[in-house]
Amino acid sequence: MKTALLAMGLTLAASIVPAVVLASPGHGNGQMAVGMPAMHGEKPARTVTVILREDYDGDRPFVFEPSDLTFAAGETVRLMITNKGEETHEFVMDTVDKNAEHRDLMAKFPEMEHDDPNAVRLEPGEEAEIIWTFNNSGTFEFACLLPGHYEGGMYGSLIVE
Ligand SMILES: [Cu+2]
Repeated sequence: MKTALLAMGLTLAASIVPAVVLASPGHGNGQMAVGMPAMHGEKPARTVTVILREDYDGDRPFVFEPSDLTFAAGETVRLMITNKGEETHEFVMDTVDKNAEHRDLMAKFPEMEHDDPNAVRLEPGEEAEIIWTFNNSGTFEFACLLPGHYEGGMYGSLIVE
């Protein structure tokens, strides 16, 4: 009897595992709508440079260069992000909705620090890299969520096609 129960337990356990894997693809590797951090050791196919700065003479006081980003679905890219401005800036990749939620939260708690693989906060002159796999197609957004910066024009479309 004991053996039969044990065998049944094993059968149940074995049948549960694939269901869990299917229910949460990418669980544990940071999968987000916008993609995921590159797997350890994966070589990026190309490097894309993004500059963060102010532009007080333009239409938008806070800008990204380039103002939009496009990736091919499935590609792994090294994003080199450089703050060439005189203020602290951020680069956050996410859905438009998630960025809006996050922005509301930051407006309430400006000192809030985030430690997310899809985001960096840079002081003037600093640079950082994110090696990211854009494995999910769609229209997303990159933005600086520091209070007033998004409103000042610091956002752009991130398209994975
Ligand atoms: Cu900013």
